[in-house]
Amino acid sequence: MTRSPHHRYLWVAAAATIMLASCGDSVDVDASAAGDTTTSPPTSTTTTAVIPPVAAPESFHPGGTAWELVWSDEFDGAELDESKWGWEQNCWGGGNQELQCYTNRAENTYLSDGMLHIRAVQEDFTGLDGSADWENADELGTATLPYTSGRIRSKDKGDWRYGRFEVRAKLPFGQGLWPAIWMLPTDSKYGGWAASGEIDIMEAINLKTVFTPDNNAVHGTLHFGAEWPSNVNSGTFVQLFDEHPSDAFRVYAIEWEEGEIRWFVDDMHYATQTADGWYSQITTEGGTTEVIEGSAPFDQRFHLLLNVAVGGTWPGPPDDATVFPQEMVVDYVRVYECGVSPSDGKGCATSEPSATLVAGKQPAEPTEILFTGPFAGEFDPATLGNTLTIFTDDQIFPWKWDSFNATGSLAFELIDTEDSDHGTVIQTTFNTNEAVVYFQAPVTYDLSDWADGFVEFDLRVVDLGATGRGFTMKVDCVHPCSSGDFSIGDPAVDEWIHHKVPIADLLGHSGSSLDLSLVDTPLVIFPAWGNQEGVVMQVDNVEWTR
Ligand SMILES: [Ca+2]
Ligand SMILES: [Ca+2]
Repeated sequence: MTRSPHHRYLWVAAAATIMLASCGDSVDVDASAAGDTTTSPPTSTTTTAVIPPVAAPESFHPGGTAWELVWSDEFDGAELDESKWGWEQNCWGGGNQELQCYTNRAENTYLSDGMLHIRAVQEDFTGLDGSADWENADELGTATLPYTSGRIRSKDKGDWRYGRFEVRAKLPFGQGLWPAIWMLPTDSKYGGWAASGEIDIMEAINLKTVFTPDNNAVHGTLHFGAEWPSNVNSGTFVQLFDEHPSDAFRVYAIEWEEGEIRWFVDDMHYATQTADGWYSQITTEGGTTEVIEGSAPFDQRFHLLLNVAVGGTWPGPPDDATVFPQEMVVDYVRVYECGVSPSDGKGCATSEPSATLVAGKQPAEPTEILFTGPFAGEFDPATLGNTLTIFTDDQIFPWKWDSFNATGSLAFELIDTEDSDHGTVIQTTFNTNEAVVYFQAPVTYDLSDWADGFVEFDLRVVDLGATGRGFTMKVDCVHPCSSGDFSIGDPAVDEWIHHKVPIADLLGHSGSSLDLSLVDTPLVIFPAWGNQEGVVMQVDNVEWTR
């Protein structure tokens, strides 16, 4: 799972290099199987036992001596233990354009026969269009989405550094269902998502659909790097061919020690990641990044989250074959400390040499600076007339066409259109799914006097690739200071469209932190995040006007 601490960014990050949502076709799901997974939540007066009690098996933690149980919830009560868990309640889509509202209602989370049920329901619901955690939560509006579900977390109630984290669960299935057992940093010492890390113990999407490996795979992933959008992820998945994770309870676990995290299903150790393949970059005030020494960001306190998302950029939306309601049923959550050395978690490892050692990611090389030398061409905003020109036929100092690109590659070219209205234009080809491109200066400019002006540009989409969805623009004041994502709608293909976006709209946009006195990036533009491969677009005549 992914999330943004402050902004309504559109991103996908879950194991994007492994698979992308491609599941638009119908799937063959036996609706009669739904009875095995879904039950009715308790009414106010009775509790109906639909799922027979299941004897909890022994934990799969090995040896039984070195790992010492320090926290657990067996879900034996009548209601969720609020000394251990809190609900998140919102309708903002989790930063991934998900389609569920999270509520604290019994329809979406309840306990029955020693099991926690997190239940996704197909029903319209209206709630907060953002996270109550955000600094601007008081100003948030509402949104209505077509599903409800539950998301609980142990933040400030159960927070740990190192240990063994073990969850016995049975998973929901069908196109668009995205159950997750994961961890986020409690203190975010290294900055906003994902500079302070994210540990995904188990994620699955689109289980029991015809597409493999989605059909029976569970994923273990880390998110880290710098703050979005300069974050990265690494991980792998395992396919469960013996007992399907939607038919049988399986135990999903990690062992986390200083510098190493290991992923398990039942007693199978299937993946390891180490600090050689992760890193944390702090963004300094000057906008440069600094790599933190040691095993950051996975050297601080994290808490647990359990949820079932519906839709979103990774799984894609449900289809006609998806059966609702769907449930993740959780028998227990158990947290162990390594008794040998609690301070670094070392000395209790269960390691299979055959487990995949994930190569991970290294910090990107510093961005190439095209403009060198003294900033002789730097302009004085006070001398500007009513047009600030950013691009006409070539890159104009100090506005460099550049990209942030998490995976894959981009190609930039100057193309002569032999069209008198456009002449030379800048063309960008996306051989990636997670990139933004922009005009950016290496310094900031005070454009406070442009609040009543416009960002204008011409856009021609030569090839829509697979995106089929809208384009987004924004203005940044040294990321993450930003107007936030601003939709410019669905593009026409092979047709120049002139866009004129009022700067007042960018300032007033929900979640905007745009500061016109610090503009370094007067135009950011990108096709729908997560689904960009093959897009070819041309941009021309970029300017601010007033
Ligand atoms: Ca239980
Ligand atoms: Ca031109």
